[in-house]
Amino acid sequence: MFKSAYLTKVYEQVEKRNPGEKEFLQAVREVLESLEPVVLADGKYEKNGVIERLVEPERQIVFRVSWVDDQGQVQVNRGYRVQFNSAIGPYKGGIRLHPSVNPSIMKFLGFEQIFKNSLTGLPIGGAKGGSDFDPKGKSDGEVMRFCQSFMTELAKHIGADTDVPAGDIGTGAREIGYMFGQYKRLQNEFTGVLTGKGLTYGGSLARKEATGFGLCYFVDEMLKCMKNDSFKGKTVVVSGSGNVAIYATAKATELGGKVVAMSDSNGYVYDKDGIKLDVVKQIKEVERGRIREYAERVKGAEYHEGCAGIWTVPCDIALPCATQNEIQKESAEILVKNGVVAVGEGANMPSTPEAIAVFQENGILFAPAKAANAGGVATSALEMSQNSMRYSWSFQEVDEKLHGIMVGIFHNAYNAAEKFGMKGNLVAGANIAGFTKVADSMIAQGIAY
Ligand code: NDP
Ligand code: 2IT
Repeated sequence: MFKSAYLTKVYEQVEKRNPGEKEFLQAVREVLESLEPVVLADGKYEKNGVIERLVEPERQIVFRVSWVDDQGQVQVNRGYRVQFNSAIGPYKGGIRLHPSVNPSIMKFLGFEQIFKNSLTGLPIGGAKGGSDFDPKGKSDGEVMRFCQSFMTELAKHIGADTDVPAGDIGTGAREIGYMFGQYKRLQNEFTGVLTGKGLTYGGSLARKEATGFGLCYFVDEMLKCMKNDSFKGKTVVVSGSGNVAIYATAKATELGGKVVAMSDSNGYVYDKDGIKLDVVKQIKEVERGRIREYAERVKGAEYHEGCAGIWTVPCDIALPCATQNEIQKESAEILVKNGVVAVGEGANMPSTPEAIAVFQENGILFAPAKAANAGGVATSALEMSQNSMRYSWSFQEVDEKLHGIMVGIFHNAYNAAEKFGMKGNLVAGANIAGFTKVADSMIAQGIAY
């Protein structure tokens, strides 16, 4: 599978230690495949045991989260924090609240976060956390009690200079607010221990918009440099209708594209005249409703059951912004057949390896998640800076920094791929560019015997 005996040995060990953890193995395998030329070119990575250290989390915390629902019943969920790598900064990464959360999903996300955070150029290590708690259909009181119980344990393991969690699927401003309140109560300390906070208590302007905006800045730069093209006049499909999808739609529209479809886990809406984002925001951000309601409110819009169907809508640019493995081989083939020009991953690992191969074999511009969606965590790091300074930058200042960071990530990934003979392969380029800084830091800091 690998030319390098060293990588083969490390990967076999990962398989043995993490049996059946398919998402984690998928993420590790992709990274190790990309790193093969780097590892073969310089013996220092093997000599220092860098790869076998990199694939093993520094620390994993698993804990019981008990809370009381509105009927007075005791409920029990499982909480996680995977502190994967702290070579270049305090652990940093989101908290996912979704019934599908399990050790494999936590580890794949934490592992990806190491390279993504390194790519931002800012001093943040990699981590992820979450719980199998489902915020959907819960009252505000239930969500608050869950978040407080979750933080009661998590508070022992995090801190502004240790580990700084943030949002992800199911964790937005409401959840971050409840968690921050509980941390402050427990520690008697007002610090930047979480990012994605509300603007009245230490949040950064443009953090809410950052992942979606950053994705479009990255895709725009990719189109410009690799195809002398832009969003102007392009038909765009955006999956999901949460935080990332909404602000990707906003920016793609602002840059001259027309977004014609969005989705949630039940189905998708198609609006040939272009999605009216104020309607989506009202349904999703205010009412916490379903995307189906869009078609009930907007004349001429259609609703289709089943979320994978969104990839049958013809488009020039596809922006998967919902969840992992949402674009499988068949969907990739349909996108190619319908003339897609570029794919930009807003979600984490939304394309399967087989789907990525279809895009690459057909010369589709492909922006991989850990580069393309790094704008969220980059702006989280900017929130940490502002909190440390006890100061805040304007929306425009943060947005300009975000833009500069995304353009920088594109060129780093592009140049790294070219340096190792894989020109245009941003998957390999992002993995290599993210890796070297972390690896060199690990070597510099030695091994604890
Ligand atoms: P939200 O919870 O705000 O929205 C998630 C969206 O994806 C919803 O529309 C949801 O639909 C849909 N979705 C979730 N799970 C599934 C599933 N199993 N199948 C189909 N659809 C699904 O989350 P975010 O927008 O924050 O996150 C979206 C993606 O972006 C995730 O992969 C996340 O890891 C990634 N990401 C997020 C960042 C951030 O800053 N928030 C930063 C970088 C990456 P439904 O309502 O039906 O569940
Ligand atoms: O996947 C991600 O990068 C996030 N969910 C954002 C993490 C963060 O710390 O802002």
